[in-house]
Amino acid sequence: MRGGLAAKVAGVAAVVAVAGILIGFYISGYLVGNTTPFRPAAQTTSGKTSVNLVLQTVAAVGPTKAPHPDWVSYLVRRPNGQWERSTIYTLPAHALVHVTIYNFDGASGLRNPFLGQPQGLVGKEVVDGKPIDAFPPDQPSHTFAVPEMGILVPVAPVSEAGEDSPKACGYAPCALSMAHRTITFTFRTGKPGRYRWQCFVPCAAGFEYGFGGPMQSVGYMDGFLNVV
Ligand SMILES: [Cu+2]
Repeated sequence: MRGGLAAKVAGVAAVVAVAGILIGFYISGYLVGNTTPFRPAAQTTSGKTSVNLVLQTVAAVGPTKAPHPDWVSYLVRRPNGQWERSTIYTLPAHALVHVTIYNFDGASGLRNPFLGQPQGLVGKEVVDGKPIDAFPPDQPSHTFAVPEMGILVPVAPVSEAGEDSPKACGYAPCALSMAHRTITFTFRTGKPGRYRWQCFVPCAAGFEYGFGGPMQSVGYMDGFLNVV
């Protein structure tokens, strides 16, 4: 009899443990996106190392990039031209990183106008070929910010006319024939480390104050730079 009870207790404990593990997987799957780091190829010319990182920002990541088709997101372009929803980038230390962001999303606006000013870059942020010193606070769609490196890049929005046109991109990946802005900038990585980067614009439509869901989930509006 006692043996039977012990077996029952052990059985219940095992079921609870398995359920707990499954709930853990469910929550981490919800909060964390693709965590496979993307490593752009490095070039070294006359002792200087550089990499190119090509990103796109989209209003809705789409059903092929489940589990949250309507979430706003960053994607990275792989060498084969395919766009992947990955926000963890492995970069060489003490290197120049040339970034291109194709933004297909409209304006959201900043909570703090200070964040409209590009910072921490080598040279200027360039939008559609023009250098930019500061953005009006109602403009940026997103930011690419690495607080520990002092880097802040506001991302220029698609105009309202562009958003209302047939060229507006619905779901990612968005083709360059769709309405977009082109943002380019360069920053220098320092010593090796793991640096968090994130968007500071409350761009998560449908979430409390625009800061929930994709804004607090690695793989959408947040990620890491693994500097090695
Ligand atoms: Cu954002």
